[in-house]
Amino acid sequence: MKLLPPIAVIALPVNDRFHQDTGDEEMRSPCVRLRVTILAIFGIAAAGYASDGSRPNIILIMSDDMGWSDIGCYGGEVRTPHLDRLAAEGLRFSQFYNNAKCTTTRASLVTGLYPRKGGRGQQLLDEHMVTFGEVLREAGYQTALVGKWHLGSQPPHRPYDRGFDEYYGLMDGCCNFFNPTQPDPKFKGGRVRAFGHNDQRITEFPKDYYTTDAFTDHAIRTIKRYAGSRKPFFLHLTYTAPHYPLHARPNDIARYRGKYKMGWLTMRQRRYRRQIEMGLIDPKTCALSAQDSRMYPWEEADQDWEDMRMAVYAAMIDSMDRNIGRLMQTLADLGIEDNTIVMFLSDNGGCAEEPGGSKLQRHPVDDPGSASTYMTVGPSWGWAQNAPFKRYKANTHEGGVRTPLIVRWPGKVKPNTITHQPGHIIDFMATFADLAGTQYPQTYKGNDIIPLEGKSLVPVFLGRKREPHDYLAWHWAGNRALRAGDWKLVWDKQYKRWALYDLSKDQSETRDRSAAFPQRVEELAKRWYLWAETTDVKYSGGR
Ligand SMILES: [Ca+2]
Repeated sequence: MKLLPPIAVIALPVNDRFHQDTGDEEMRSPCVRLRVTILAIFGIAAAGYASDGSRPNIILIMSDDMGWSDIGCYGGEVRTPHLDRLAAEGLRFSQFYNNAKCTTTRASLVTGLYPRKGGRGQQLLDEHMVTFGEVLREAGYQTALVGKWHLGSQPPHRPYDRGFDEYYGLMDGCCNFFNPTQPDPKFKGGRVRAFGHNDQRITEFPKDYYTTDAFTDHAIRTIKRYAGSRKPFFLHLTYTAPHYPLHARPNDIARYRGKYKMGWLTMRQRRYRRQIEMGLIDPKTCALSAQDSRMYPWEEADQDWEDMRMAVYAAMIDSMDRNIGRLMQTLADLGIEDNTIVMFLSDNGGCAEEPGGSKLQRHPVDDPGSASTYMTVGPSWGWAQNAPFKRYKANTHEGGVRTPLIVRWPGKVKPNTITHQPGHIIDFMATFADLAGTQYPQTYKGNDIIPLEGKSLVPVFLGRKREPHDYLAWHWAGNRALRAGDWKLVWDKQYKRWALYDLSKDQSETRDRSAAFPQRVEELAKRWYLWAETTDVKYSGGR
């Protein structure tokens, strides 16, 4: 992809298509057609002109291991007034998907492609892929990534090497929130996680450090700097909250301590009722799924301990929400809130892991959520956080792969609306290219680039019907799934067989229809195996 010198195209109102309400799926206004024609004459892909103020700034915020129903506007009891405000002023997706896991989600999110090479490690991002940072930078955007990266900490795999002018954060998967120099406990490998600023490693942190605050501070500084330029900016802010280790400030924890004594089953029921009231789900097509195989009875649990770990988790989300509030206030103070599209999602469902085992984690109960502890929420909360859905992180049932997605875009997105159109994280690349008036490249730095697999979400943002994907597919750690229309085929590695669900009647995957529709199972499975071949997925567990 070549950088276009600032020539005749400068004055063309690239973004006019977003001001028009033609009902045309492609939204090709005469201005856009004219621009494409001019660019074609010059033999260049659309990119690289100076901003005339018409293109929006883009902010994509992502949380880590947060369940589908934790935040208020998705039915949760965690106090999230700032995210709820984004929802009240924007659009919520009820059927948006990630890839069930930190690394595979990030690989898809930044490239617009399904994960390649088995979905592990820095191989996820190679020279035949571009990141949305690279595409937007070529299109004239200032670019920044702040927070967790998890796609490689060595050159040429760092964010700074892959399209982000500014980077600050954790290049690894998770770290101590208060002191990132503290090694993981032995049961997690005992490593110190890689932290960096642009091309430099960071090994020292101030005393009162907390990652969620520090990421927001850096994001705000970057926005202030970028707002002084005529160029639009793109910020990808990726919090590590509420991923384990469960670390939160004592005052934040205190607000939730004792609030989870209702237990996970009651929490799920309350969330489910609120989701129905707010129109996110329809009880006729979405039952509250049955109890999970790893859940244990609340009556037999150490209820005080369980309340404590859920309280720390809630405090982490509460803190993230307040930080998002600070970020939004910065946009308002700078007068750029109206020309900035802000999106929020989670990278995978609530997490049911117990690294080190629940007994090990019970030990440091005197000081919950502090730097010296390494707690997780465990399987029962991790499952209930995804109410009403089945399973959790690393699974391809809806509880693993369905995420909130909130989109606030003043004047374009209708306030307080919900869409039930499915979407997937592979769609962000096409969406951002669309917003920036550029195109996904065929070649980059002399390398052929894998053709884009996602589709722009802009029509959905504008309240229109988007042509759906032919299918969506998933794989992680032996779990597989494929959704075509409303049919979803799921392979749970625990059972090693395909189950079939009709999401038009059964969003929460409670009734396996595979025995009634064996041919459909065969047809969808065939598609999944083809997809696995195309994306080089190494699956195990038979066919
Ligand atoms: Ca994650």
